[in-house]
Amino acid sequence: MKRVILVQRNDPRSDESVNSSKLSELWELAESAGYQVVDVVTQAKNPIRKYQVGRGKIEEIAVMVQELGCEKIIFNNQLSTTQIYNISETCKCEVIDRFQLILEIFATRATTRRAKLQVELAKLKYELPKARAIVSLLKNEERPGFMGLGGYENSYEQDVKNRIGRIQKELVSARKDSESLRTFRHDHGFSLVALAGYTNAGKSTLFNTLVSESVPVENMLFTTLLPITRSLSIHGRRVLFTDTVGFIEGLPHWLVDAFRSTLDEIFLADLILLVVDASEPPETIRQKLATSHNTLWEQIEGVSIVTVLNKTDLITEEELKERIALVGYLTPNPVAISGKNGTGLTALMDEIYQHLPKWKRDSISLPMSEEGLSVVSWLFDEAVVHKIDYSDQIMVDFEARDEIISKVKAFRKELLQSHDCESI
Ligand SMILES: Nc1nc2c(ncn2[C@@H]2O[C@H](COP(=O)(O)OP(=O)(O)OP(=O)(O)O)[C@@H](O)[C@H]2O)c(=O)[nH]1
Ligand SMILES: [Mg+2]
Repeated sequence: MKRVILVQRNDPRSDESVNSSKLSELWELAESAGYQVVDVVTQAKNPIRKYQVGRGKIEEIAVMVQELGCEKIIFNNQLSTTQIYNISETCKCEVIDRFQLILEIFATRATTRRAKLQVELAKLKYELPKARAIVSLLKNEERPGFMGLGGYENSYEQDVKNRIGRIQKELVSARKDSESLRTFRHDHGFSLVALAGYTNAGKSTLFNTLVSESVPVENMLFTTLLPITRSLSIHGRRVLFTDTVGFIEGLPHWLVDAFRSTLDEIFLADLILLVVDASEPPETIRQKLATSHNTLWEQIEGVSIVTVLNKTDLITEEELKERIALVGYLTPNPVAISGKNGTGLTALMDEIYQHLPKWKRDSISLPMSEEGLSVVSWLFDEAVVHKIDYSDQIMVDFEARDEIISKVKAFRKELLQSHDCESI
């Protein structure tokens, strides 16, 4: 395992607890990327632009790198190209920041072509504003090879732009495919429910329990990268559940944009289940909820959100009450569950059912004939049949989308007309 040192310049205006939870998230990210954290350095005062932290700190870190045998330094604060260059020169060690760390995790998890393209796009978007600086640094310092750049040339920036354009084109066509798939699913009477929420909240665990799947679940950030969809019937309604990539605080919008086609699964759903890890301290829950809402806010219009307080098996009744009060101002009726042992799932299903796009109830009589029976079997596929009586005629009491109701009425008319013709 590669040994790393974590560095964070604390925001002096933030609470101690906020700074320490930021640092522990960086630690989790580093472990999720497969690193072994050997030491942690924080500083609140004396930053200088050259290094992000103070000169003395950087010299201290340089000694630690040697003594502890580190291969990488990971900063929680965003670094400029010049800072990365200066720090790596002084410490004689590779330097990355939090965004690059997240990109590394995504890159190791990306197995399909689409995921790889998204990661590549995110990397290029990260590099673009830095491209000019990289080229000029290399020219000044005569140091080819910096940041993985073999040689340098003035066309580097243009080259990055061209590659971005090509990948975006390919992703757009993939997105069109998934949009038509979505329309197809709607036309076939499916409602779409997305499981969204902060990374490691337990989305995949809930997904597995709901639809009896076994997608990977791990106590690690960003286990899920690509969405996966499975169907389930809830009180007769066919619902497609999609498990999605998790949110994390402080992602720049270019990174969110790069994963846009993945996040569309959330933005275009009929209902979003916002999964929250209720076992965490209230302040962490509040922060993570705020991040999730910010990510969703501008993208969803008129889509209902049901907040799901997960991992309640890890807290007491009292603590649960405290959490419900805490999220109350954002969401009136959170549902408390344990995705792991299945408690609260019946209430969750009822809540989902309440939020599905409304279908209408109607009843119809059909001739007792072979054609009539085939319309009935079609209705069983497309609608929820509440009651059916077979006598001289077939009486069906059902619930369905408007299009289905009109279709069944048209079928009935046709059947009666052909029946009249036959009797003449
Ligand atoms: N005790 C308990 N643990 C849970 C519950 N749900 C999930 N976990 C644990 O929480 C960790 C994360 O679960 P995942 O289902 O992978 O979470 P996720 O939201 O899909 O995470 P990412 O895909 O990484 O964003 C795992 O170690 C799960 O076993 C729960 O209801 N109770
Ligand atoms: Mg997951």
